[in-house]
Amino acid sequence: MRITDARVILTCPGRNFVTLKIVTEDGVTGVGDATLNGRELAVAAYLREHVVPVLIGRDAARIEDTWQYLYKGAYWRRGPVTMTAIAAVDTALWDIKGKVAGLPVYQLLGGRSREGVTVYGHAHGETVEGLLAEISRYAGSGYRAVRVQSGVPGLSSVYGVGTPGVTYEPASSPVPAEAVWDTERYLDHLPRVFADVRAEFGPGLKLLHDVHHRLTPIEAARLGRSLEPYALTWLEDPVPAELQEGFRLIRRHTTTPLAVGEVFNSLWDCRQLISEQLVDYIRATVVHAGGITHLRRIFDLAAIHQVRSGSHGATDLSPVCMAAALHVDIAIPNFGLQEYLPHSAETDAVFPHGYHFEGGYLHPSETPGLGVDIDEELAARYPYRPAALPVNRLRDGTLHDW
Ligand code: EZ4
Ligand code: CO
Repeated sequence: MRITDARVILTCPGRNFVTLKIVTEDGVTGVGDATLNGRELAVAAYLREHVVPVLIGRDAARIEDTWQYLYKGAYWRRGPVTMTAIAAVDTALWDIKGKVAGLPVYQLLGGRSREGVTVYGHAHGETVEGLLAEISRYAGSGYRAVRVQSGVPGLSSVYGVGTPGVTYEPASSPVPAEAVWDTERYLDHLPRVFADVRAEFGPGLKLLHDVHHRLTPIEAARLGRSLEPYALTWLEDPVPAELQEGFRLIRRHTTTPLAVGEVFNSLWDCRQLISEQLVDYIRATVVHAGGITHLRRIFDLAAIHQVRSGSHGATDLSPVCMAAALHVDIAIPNFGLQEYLPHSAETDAVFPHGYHFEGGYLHPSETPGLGVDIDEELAARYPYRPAALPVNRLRDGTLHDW
C-alpha cells in the first residue's frame, strides 16, 4: 500500500496547529499532529522540504521501518523539530494501519487495560476564592484530578494564571511577552494556597501543581517538603531537566511525587530519570516524543521502573495528538494521568473527533484508526498567525526559566 500524497496543513482556529495528512494509493488517509508551539513553521518546513519527498512511494504499512528511516536517516538525531516531524508521520501511519485493520488503534497496541482515561484539568486563580470556585467546577463535572495554579502577591502575572473562566493560552503576541518572577514570594505563598485547597476539598481529590522549571534543586526540595501535608499527586517540572542527576537532590529531601517531561522528545532525555527512579510520572506525549512508536518505548522503560505516564495535553496539542494519546493511555499497563483541556468550538469543528468525556473519564474513539480527522476546507479559513511563548525575568532583569 504505497503512499501517494502527504500534505502539511497549517490552521489557526483560535490558535495555531500543524497537521500532516498522508494519503495511500487506495485512498486510505491518516493524520498526525505536528504542532510545536511557537515554532510551527520550522516543523512545517522540515516536513514539506525533507520528509514528504521521501515518503511518496513508501509502503504505508511499515511503521517501524519508516520511523527508523527518518530517525537514523537524518543523521542529526533527536531535537524537538525533528522528533515532532517524525511523530506526525508515525501517528498518521498508525491511523492508516487501524483503518486498514478495521480496529481502533488501542486494539493494535494490545487492547484495553482500563475502563477509561483519568484526566486532570487546570484550575487557576488570582485569589484563593477564585481558585476554590474553579476547582469546585471541575469536581462538580466529574474530574478526579485538578492542577492548581495561583497568583502570587506582588507579581502581576504568573505562569498558568489567566483571566477567570477563559482558557489559559500562553502563546499570544508575535514577539514574546515578558513576565517578572520572584522565587521567594512564590515559595512563601504556594503552601498557604494548598493548605486552603486541601482543607476545602478533603483527601479525595487529586491535586497537582506545575512549577514550570523555575526552581533550583534545593528550592524544589524545600517546596516539595512544605507541600507534603497536602498530599499532592505530583509536583511538575520543579527544575529544568537537562541535568537529570539534579533530581537526586530533590528526591533526597521530599516524598512529594515528581512529574517531568513535557518538553522531552526522546528516551534519552529521561533515561536516567527513569532508571534511577528519580521521578514518578513521565510527561512525554505523542506529538513531541516521536509518535506512538517512540512514546511506547519510553513508557515501557518507565513501567519496569515503576514510573507511570502523565502525558502533556495542553491546548497547543491538537485533537489529533489527544486522540492518539488516549489510545496509548487506555492500552499501557503503567498509565498514571492524562492532562486534558477541552479545545475551543472552532478547533473542535476543524478536527472532528470521536473521543469524549463521560463518567469522569476520557474515552478513545471506537472507530477504526485514531478516530479523528481534519476538515481541510474549514482549516483553510483560519490562516496561520505568528504567536510566541513568553519569557520570564527576575526583578533585576535577569532572564529566567519559563
Ligand atoms: O506551558 O503547553 O503542563 N502544561 C504546560 C503547558 C505548556 C504549554 C507550552 O506550549 O506546562 O501549559
Ligand atoms: Co507543564
